Amino acid sequence: LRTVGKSLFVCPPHHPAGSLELCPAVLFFCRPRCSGIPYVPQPRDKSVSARSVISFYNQSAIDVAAEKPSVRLTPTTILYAGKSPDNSHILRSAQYLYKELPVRVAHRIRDFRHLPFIVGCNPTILHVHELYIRSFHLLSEFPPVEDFESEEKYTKLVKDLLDDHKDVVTLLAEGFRESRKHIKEYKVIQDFLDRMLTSRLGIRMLAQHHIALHQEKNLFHVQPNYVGIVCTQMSLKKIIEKWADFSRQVCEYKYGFAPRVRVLGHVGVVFPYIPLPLDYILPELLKNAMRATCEQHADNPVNMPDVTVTIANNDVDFIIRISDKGGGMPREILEKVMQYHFTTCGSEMDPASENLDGLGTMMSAMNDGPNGAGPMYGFGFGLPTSRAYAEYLGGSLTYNTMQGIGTDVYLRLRHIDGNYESFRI
Ligand code: ADP
Ligand code: K
Ligand code: MG
Repeated sequence: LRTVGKSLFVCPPHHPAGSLELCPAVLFFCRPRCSGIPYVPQPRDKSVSARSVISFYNQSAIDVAAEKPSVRLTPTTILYAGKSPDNSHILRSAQYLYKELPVRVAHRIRDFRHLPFIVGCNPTILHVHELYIRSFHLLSEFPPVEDFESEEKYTKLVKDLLDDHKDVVTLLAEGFRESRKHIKEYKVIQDFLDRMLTSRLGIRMLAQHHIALHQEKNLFHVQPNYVGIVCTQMSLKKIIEKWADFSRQVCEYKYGFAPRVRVLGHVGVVFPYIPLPLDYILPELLKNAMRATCEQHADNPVNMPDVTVTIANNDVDFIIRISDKGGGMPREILEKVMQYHFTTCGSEMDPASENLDGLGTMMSAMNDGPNGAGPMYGFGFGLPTSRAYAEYLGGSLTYNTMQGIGTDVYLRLRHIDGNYESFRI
């Protein structure tokens, strides 16, 4: 029994799975008894199994898994879990994922179900929702991982799922852009996206960690200074420079020129950390700084001021300050820049038409890290996503802006081997 708008829909108690036409609450999950599937979008991409979601839709399995708590690990746990010569650590890692992934995916499905009706009905959002249901079943119906043979197959499944989900950020950005105008309370969207994106980051870190451990079995794949996804000797300066080069290329492509980037402060520091989240955050912040600089100094690009990145390291955390002389943020937008979809590119609801053909690329950079030159801006996801990631990692993202001069953005992150308890993935 659900109230949708003004009408009351009653779902038959023994509603058979898949009888979309019979269900009066079309497009709605009628819980708890209804097993009718609300929506059957066609898989967009060939790598997703063509088998219809109806055939393996099972409401109660998801409900049960969604009630379980997630078991979050500290990076030190995954770092020092111990590499054993007989590779039993790889088996243990797969067994952990085997238990953990269905629970995390079920939590996300529960979140989709709790979205306001009008948003949940959006075809793009439904498509992602269905992707999660499909993944849940693939993961939970997989036979237990007991030996290296099943571990091999399981790892293959995890890899495929990572690939199936690679466009999720783009799809969610699209789906909410279309449907958010119907929602008065922005907070609903913010909370959903914060949880969705950080949980996705966590799942991807765990999955990629396992895949990397799995590949380390093969000596050709051993990366020096890496245990799975943990870089045991990460140089902050190097990773900043890598993303500065990337962002400068994107910037040059867009404006024909790009400011230089200077890295100052504790440039010599090296410590264990997980580069992956920095691969998402740094290019977003650097592109913002470069865009502001280019637009502010368009009439004299030759004498454009540098973007300055300052590193500060201590035994609890490390701070990266990105300073630009891009004129700062106008007072009217200060409150909004951290909102998903807010951008000063054309209209808020319509990310730069000039950027449209590059959308996929920009989002794949956000989805997957390095991916060639994508557009500079236009989705309004850079700041809010970076802040959500930073907070998930026990840190923060803040900014100070001097209207007329420029902006300082502070990214603060916790060490994984610091004096205080670190974050959990
Ligand atoms: P996008 O870059 O796609 O517009 P972001 O979330 O990265 O989305 O940024 C939102 C808005 O915040 C930008 O459109 C811009 O107006 C403003 N902004 C972000 N960083 C800066 C900066 N360093 N200087 C001036 N304005 C900025
Ligand atoms: K924004
Ligand atoms: Mg941006």
